[in-house]
Order: sequence, then C-alpha cells, then structure tokens
Amino acid sequence: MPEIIPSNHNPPLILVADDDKMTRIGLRQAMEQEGYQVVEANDGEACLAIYARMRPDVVLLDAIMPCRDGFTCCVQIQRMSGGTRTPVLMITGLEDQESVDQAFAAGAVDYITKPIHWAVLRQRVRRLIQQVRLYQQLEQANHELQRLASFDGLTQVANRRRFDEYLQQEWQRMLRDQTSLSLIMCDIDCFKLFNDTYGHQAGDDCLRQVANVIQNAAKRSLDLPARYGGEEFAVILPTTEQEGAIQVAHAIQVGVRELAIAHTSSKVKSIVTVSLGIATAIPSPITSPELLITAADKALYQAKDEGRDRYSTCVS
Ligand code: GH3
Ligand code: MG
Repeated sequence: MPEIIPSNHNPPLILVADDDKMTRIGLRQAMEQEGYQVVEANDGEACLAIYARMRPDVVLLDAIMPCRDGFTCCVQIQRMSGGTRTPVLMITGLEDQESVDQAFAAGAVDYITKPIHWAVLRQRVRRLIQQVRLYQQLEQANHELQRLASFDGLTQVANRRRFDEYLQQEWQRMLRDQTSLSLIMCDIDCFKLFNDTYGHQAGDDCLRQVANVIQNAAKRSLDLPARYGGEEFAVILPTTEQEGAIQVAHAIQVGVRELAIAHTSSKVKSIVTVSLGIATAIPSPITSPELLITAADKALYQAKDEGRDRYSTCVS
C-alpha cells in the first residue's frame, strides 16, 4: 500500500501547472477570487516536485508542457497520491477525442479546454473541492469505525474480535518463522465479590485500571493486550519465549498489587489481585491457536487452584 498523506489545507490549496505565464496569472486570479490558496509550477518536473512537497487538494494541469507533459504528470500524481486520489483537472488546447480520452486514461477526473471559460472552471473546481472534503470526512468516519470495531469501549484495549484476528495472524507468521508465540490469560481474583461489595461502577473502574497495568507491562510494539471477556484479559506476545512471557506476567501481577485497590471481601488479600496462565508454543501444522488458548486457560486455572495472585505456565 502506498503511504496515504491526506491533504488538509485550509483554505484549499490549488496547484496550477502551466508553462504559459499569462495562463498561470489568470488561473491564480480566478482561484484566489474563490478564496483558495495557489501554488504555481511552470513545467512538469516542477509540478511533480511541488506536488510531492505540498500535497495540494486539486491540481490544474496543462496538457502540453516542457520536461514532462500533463498526461505523464497526471499518471505520476495518481501514483504518488496513493489512496487519496488527488483530483486533477486537465486543461487542454486540444479538443480532439484522442486528447480527451488520453486525459481520462491518465487519471484526470475532468478537463476543460483553452481558451478557458472562467465560470465553468470555477464551478468545476468548487465541485472537486466538495468531493475532496466529503472523501476526507468519509475516511475519518471509516477510521473511527475501524477503531470501534477493534477496541473495547470500557477499557480501551483491543476487544475479543481483534484478539482472535491478531492471534491467527501472528500464529501464521510464527509458523513461517518457526519462532515462539506466547499467550498470557489474566483473570481478576474474586471479582464477583468485588462487584458485590463495591458496586458495578467501582468494578468497571477496577477493570480500566487493570487494563492500564497490562498495557504498560506489554511494552513491545507487536504485543497485543486485549479484553478476552468479562474480567478476563489476554496478552499476545509474538516472538517471545516462555521466559519473556513470565517477565510480562510478573510485571502485571506486581503492577496490579501496586494499584492497591481495596478488596476487603477477597479470599486472597485485602486488595485486588490477578491470576495468570502462560502458554508458549512454536506453531506447527498439527497444533492450532485454539490449543494455545486452551493451554493458557489450563495454566490460569492451575494458578487459581494453587491459591490465586500468581502465575502458572504450560508448554503446549
Ligand atoms: P475467580 O477468582 O475464580 O476468578 O472468581 P471471580 O469472582 O473473579 O469469577 P467469576 O467468574 O465467578 O465472576 C466474574 C465476575 O466478573 C462476575 C461479573 O459480574 C464480573 N464482570 C464481568 N464483566 C464485568 C464488567 O464489564 N464490569 C463489571 N463491573 N463486572 C464484570
Ligand atoms: Mg475472576
């Protein structure tokens, strides 16, 4: 995927590329009257260099220019703009069918002919700017939707859906690389009693604080802390041996203790504690991510059985 750099100029920025000075002056005036900012290029090379540097919202491109003609420039601009597709309006002195086809084939969204009909130009640029703004809003909404679909609203760590997706993805990657994948399951001890004693809101607040500790303990960029469900969290640790996973589990255990959240009805201590199960595997075609989860769950229940507020390991 090419890098997507959203153009976000206010007022909108128009790149005018034309080798004829008088045309550039005319275009600049028309665009400035509309309240846009204008930057000029007098040949194809300059047009591409300015485009790369300034990422204008719309490009007005003369079809016939020295160095590189408008058609070649247009293709290059589309390549550079990646997913954002900067609208290019081609300005051509040639009204023949072939040139029009060539402009659209190069990726131009529209064209006007010389001599320029200024009212037509203004309306077309206005429409293009509207389209750019709409597209940007759509992109933002999409981004927000993706965030909502992947993150848990209460704790702001990844949700179960993202966990499942990421575990599959990393399992496949570790299968190819033949390196260890570790998984930690982490469950708050006697949390039902906590809710019963302090109320559901205090319970929610406790979940947020524990999630924060887990996030701080899983420091590597590829680590993924997630809310697995209810009061159970999971941490996916790619390229991590059991020893490394133990370090993370230990940091979580200590971090939660240090929160020192009162829990007078706990069977373990008078503060909130967690139990953790750790599983590590080098993926192979005869095992599966589900088996890794089962192994981490088994280790978690062992930690619970042995008295809670501890971690236990299981090698699958
Ligand atoms: P154990 O030490 O064996 O894990 O005991 P526990 O009480 O923590 O486990 P149990 O599974 O019996 O109870 C889990 C509790 O977690 C029950 C449920 O009300 C609470 N819980 C689950 N999700 C939420 C939530 O989103 N907010 C709050 N406040 N509580 C939740
Ligand atoms: Mg629990």
